[in-house]
Amino acid sequence: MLTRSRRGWELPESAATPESVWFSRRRLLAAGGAGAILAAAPGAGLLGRAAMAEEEPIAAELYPAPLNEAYELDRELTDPELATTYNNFYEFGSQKNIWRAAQALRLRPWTVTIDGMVEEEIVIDAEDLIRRMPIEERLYRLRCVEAWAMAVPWTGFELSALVDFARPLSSAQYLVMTTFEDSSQAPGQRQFWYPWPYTEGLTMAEATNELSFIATGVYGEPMPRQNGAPLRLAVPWKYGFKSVKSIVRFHFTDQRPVTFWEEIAGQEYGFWANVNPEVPHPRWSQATERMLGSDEKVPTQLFNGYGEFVAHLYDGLDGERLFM
Ligand SMILES: Nc1nc2c(c(=O)[nH]1)N[C@H]1C(S)=C(S)[C@@H](COP(=O)(O)O)O[C@H]1N2
Ligand SMILES: [Mo]
Repeated sequence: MLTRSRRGWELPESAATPESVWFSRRRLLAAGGAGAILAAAPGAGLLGRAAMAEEEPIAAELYPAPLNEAYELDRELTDPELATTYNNFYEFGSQKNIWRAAQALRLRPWTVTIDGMVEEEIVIDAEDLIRRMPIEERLYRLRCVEAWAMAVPWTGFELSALVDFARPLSSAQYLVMTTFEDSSQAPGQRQFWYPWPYTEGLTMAEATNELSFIATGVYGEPMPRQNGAPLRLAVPWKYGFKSVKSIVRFHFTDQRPVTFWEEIAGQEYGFWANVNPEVPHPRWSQATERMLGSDEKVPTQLFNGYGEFVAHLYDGLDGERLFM
C-alpha cells in the first residue's frame, strides 16, 4: 500500500512465529477445517492472544459452525498465529503488527445500518443480525495486493443473505460497505490525510455472487478485532483491500462509490481490483505471491483461482480497469 512513510512491502515481517511451532496444528487444520480441531480439543481455543480483550465475544454460541465443503483449497491453511498477528488495518496503524492496538476496539454496542435504496431502512445490533443469518464455515484464500497471501477458515454468512434481508430496490446497482469511525479507539483515524471512514463497494451482481461472504469469525472462533470484528467482507477473487473490516453500514445506491484506496491512489488501487497475475501493479509484479509462514513464491492465479465462480461477472466490461 502507499503510505507516507515506509511502504507496506518494505516492512519487516517481525510478527512471524517459527513455522515449526505450529506444524502439528496446521496439519490438523488442513485435515478438516477449524471445526474439527476444536471439536477434538473443546475450549482450547486457537486464538488465545486474540481473546485478550475483556468483552464477551459476539454470538459466541455459533462457533464452530458447520463447514461448507463447496470451497476447496489448493494449499494448507495459514498458521492461525500468523493470520491474527500479521494484518492490514490502517485504523490502528499502517504497519502489520497492529493486532495489539486493535484490542481497543469496543464491540458492544455495535449498530449496523442498512440504508439507501432499500424498501425500508434497518438499524440492527450486530449480534442480532448475525444470529438471523445462515452461519457456516468456508475455507478461502486471501491475496493482498502487496503480494502476500493466506488461506483461512472464515465463519460467517453469504452476503446474498444480507441482501435478501435488506430488501433493496431494483434500481440499486452497488452495495457500499463502511468501517466504523472513532479516532478515540482507532488512533490511525487521527491521521487526517486518509479519507476515513474506510469505504468499499461491490456491484449488485458481485455482492450477490455466492462467493461474497461476510465473515464473523475465523478458525472456528468469533472474529478477532484485528481481523475485522464483528463483521468483515471476504471476496477472495479480489485483492485483499476490497475485504473491508468492522463494517457499520451497508448502503445500496445507483452511484459507484469512490473507495478508500481509490481516493488515496486511484492510479494504483481501483474499484474492481480483481486478482490477475498478468497485470502488474504500477510499482511491482503480481505474477507470484508469498504465503504467510513461507518464503517460497508461488504463482498467482487469475481471479485468485475463483474464475469458475466469477469470471462471467465481467463479460462485456472490457473498457473497465478490472485488474487493479
Ligand atoms: N477497515 C479496513 N479494512 C481493511 C483494511 C484496512 O486497513 N481497514 N485493510 C485491507 C487489506 S489491504 C487487507 S490485505 C485485508 C487484510 O485482512 P487480514 O488482516 O484479516 O489479513 O483487510 C482489508 N480490509
Ligand atoms: Mo492488502
